[in-house]
Parts: sequence; structure tokens; C-alpha cells
Amino acid sequence: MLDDTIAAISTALGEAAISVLRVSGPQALSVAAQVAKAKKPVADLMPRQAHLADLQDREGHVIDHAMVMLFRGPASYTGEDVVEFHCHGGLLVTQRVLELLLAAGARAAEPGEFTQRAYLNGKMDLTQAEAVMDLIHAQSTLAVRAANEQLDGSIGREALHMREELIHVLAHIEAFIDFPEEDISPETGDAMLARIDAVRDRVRRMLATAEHGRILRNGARTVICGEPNVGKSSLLNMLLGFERAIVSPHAGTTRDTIEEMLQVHGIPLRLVDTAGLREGGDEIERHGMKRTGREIELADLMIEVVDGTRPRAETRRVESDIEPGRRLLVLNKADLGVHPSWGNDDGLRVSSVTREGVEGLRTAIRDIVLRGSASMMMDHPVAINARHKSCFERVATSLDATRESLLRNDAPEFIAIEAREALQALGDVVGRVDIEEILDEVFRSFCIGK
Ligand SMILES: Nc1nc2c(ncn2[C@@H]2O[C@H](COP(=O)(O)OP(=O)(O)OP(=O)(O)O)[C@@H](O)[C@H]2O)c(=O)[nH]1
Ligand SMILES: [Mg+2]
Repeated sequence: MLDDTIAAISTALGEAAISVLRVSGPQALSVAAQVAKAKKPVADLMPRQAHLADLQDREGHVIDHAMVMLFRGPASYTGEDVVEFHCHGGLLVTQRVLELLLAAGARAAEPGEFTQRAYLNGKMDLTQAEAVMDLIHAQSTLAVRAANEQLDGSIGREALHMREELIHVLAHIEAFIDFPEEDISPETGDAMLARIDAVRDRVRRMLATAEHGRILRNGARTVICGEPNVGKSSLLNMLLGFERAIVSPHAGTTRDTIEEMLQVHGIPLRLVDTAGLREGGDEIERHGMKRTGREIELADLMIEVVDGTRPRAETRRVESDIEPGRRLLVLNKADLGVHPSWGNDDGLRVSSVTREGVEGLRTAIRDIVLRGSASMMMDHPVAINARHKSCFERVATSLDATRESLLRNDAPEFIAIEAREALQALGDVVGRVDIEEILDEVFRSFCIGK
């Protein structure tokens, strides 16, 4: 499949100062040469420099004056010959240039295909390819940091390091398979166990970042709920900084859930405003309240809003199974004075009108989302995704089995099966499955009985 040459518009479709098209593959230069007329033939242009060119159709009509850049494989994003066209950013111009490239022999690229080629050509591992998308989709500064760390290869390096350790262990086990007359000595067994435990520890540390990874990629689901008219929508608007939800003095204004992304202290939040909860209401409102219940079930964090001007005893609280450490109580309308029945520690005093108390609320949100591991997120910004998590869980299971098998003094053949499983799962993290190859290499420099 890498025999063909692919082309695509790489920038967002729309009117802009420039838009970029990319061509990659063995025929990239000849495809480009049919479309771009510069001072020199395209193939003779100096790589990695911008050259002015006329982009022409077959009849010689000029479609655009553009900058053309050449990247000779393997020193390119995909590892293949790549030509980039920086055109004027009109919709029609860009579309027309793409048509010309396709007519010249390129195929329209599938989504992600340039990065896929970079992976297949060994320019990056799977975790780095995933990081490209994470970076593009990042919605907060912490998410950008985590994506850049991963793009830099930090998760892949960690997985490869663990893999090397395990290959060492496996090589020992295989040696005992090949020389069955030798027993695994207690010292060798202990050394293997120590290595396995060290790797198991590193796996544990990686798995501990999965929750942050989910939040960084999808946002922490934060639901604003409470009785009607307490100011939930006003609070949403205040946090967002614009009038997203309709606010009115009528109870039952919000009937459907309203969702917006927001960044709080670098953390992405998926903030959800909900229909107020009360007995009765018409059919639509009851429907809305059902949705509120579902949102609360899914929430990472619940911000319960009450009207702080009303007596505490008259306030109906939201019933939910969500753990106390994941809920915040906001005594809203603090600008009108908080009723004396509320104690100082009962909740955060906030005004959605004057913004009083908003900084305290933002800090409380951050502390709950990061929960004790704030420093981990700040100092160690790597955070694995759901796919890495399932791979590392397989590694953990297989490592535990390898350990037990060793302790039981099982036949080396059996121990090796589990150890190989762990290696396979580690290879899956980065998309490498050539265990045999590596084992051979290790074996060549390995002395028996050691
Ligand atoms: N003085 C004052 N008024 C507020 C505050 N927050 C909300 N209000 C007012 O309270 C009324 C209800 O506000 P909403 O934000 O619509 O309340 P809600 O909780 O979303 O109500 P429903 O959507 O009906 O459940 C409006 O008249 C707001 O202007 C506040 O902090 N201070
Ligand atoms: Mg509302």
C-alpha cells in the first residue's frame, strides 16, 4: 500500500490567508512536476527551501502562485518524498489544486494516512502517532503538555525500556529451556524476580496516569445541578465568560442539558448545565430532569448549586451516589447576603452576578479533579490513553503470572509463555511485535548459564 502516492489538503477548509496541500509517496516529485512550474524542474529544486511556482492545469492556465517545498525521504514527515504546496487560502483554489494533483496520479489520502505512513516507515511509534491527534485536539494547556511529551516519545521510551528488561529475563528463561540439565539457581531466580518486580512497579506508575489521561483527552465531566432558579445557568455563563445558557427569573428555564468545554487552571472541563430538579413540572421538564439524573451518574465532579439567600432547612439537596470527595456545594447569590442558617464550611459562597467567590470555586474544582496528585500532573505530564491502559493491564497480568510461575518452580517453558505475553503487550503499546528478532539479537551476545 506504500507504493502509491497520496495527496490531501492539510489545512482546515475555509477562506484563509494560505492553505497547505501535501503529496507523499514514491511519485510525489513527478506528480508535483506536472502541476508546479518553477524556475527549475521540481525535481531539481533545493529541498527544504521555499520556491515560488505557478500551479497550472493541463492547458497551461495558471490556478495559483504558490510556494512549493520539497522534502526528500527519509528526511520527511512520512519518511517518503513529500512535496508541500502553500497556496492562497480560497476554497476553490485549494480544491482545484487538489484535483490537479489527483489527475497527475496521486490518490486522495485517507484520514490520518500521512501519520500512518510516518509510523509504518519507522519515523515514529504508535504512541507518537496518537500524540499527533492528541495535540491537535488538545483543549487545555496541560493537555498540550501531555501530548507534546508523548509526541517526544516518552511513553514509547518507557515501554521499550520495560521491554528490554523483560527480554533479558526471557533470554535467561529460554536458556534454561535449551539446556534442561541446568536448574534455575536461587540467585538467578532472585535476580529475575527483582527485574520483574521493577518492571511491575513501572507498569503500576504508568497505569496510575490513565485517569488523568482520560480527563486530559475528554475533559472532566462536571455537572451543575440543583433546584430550579438557584442560578445554575448563571453560574455556567459566569464560568464560561459568555452568555451561553438562557437565564430568567422563571423556575424551569433550562429544560435540556447544555454542554461546553472550559479550561480551569489548565484542566479541560466538560461543563454541563442541567434542568433544575423539583417535584412535578410538565412532561418536557420531567424529561429534562431525567437527563439531569443521567449526567450526574456520569459526572467526575458535581457542582450542586443552592440559593444561599434561602434558609438551609428549606433547601432540597440533590440525591446522588457520587462520593462526597467529588461534590462541591455552591451557595449562590452571595451578593444578596447568605442566610445565617448556613455555616462557614457548608459551601462556597459565590455570586454569579458579581463574580464574588469565583476564584475559590475554580481552585476547588482544580483540587478535586487533580485530587492529591496535582504534583504528579504538573511534574510528570505523561498520561496514557485507553488503548495504552488496556495494553499495560495485560502486561501487569502476565507479569504477575510470570512471577507466580517462577515462584512455583514451573518448567521454564511455562514461565516463558507468560513472559512472552507480557512482552507482546508491551510491544503493542508502541506497535512493535518483532520479539523473535530482538531475542535473537540478545541471544547472540548472551552467555549460557548466566
Ligand atoms: N443577585 C443574584 N441573582 C442571581 C444570581 N445567580 C442567578 N441569579 C438570578 O436568579 C434567576 C435564576 O437564574 P438561572 O441562572 O436561570 O437559574 P437556573 O438555576 O438555571 O434555573 P432553571 O434553569 O430554571 O433551573 C435569574 O433571575 C438570575 O438573574 C446571583 O449570583 N446573584
Ligand atoms: Mg437554567
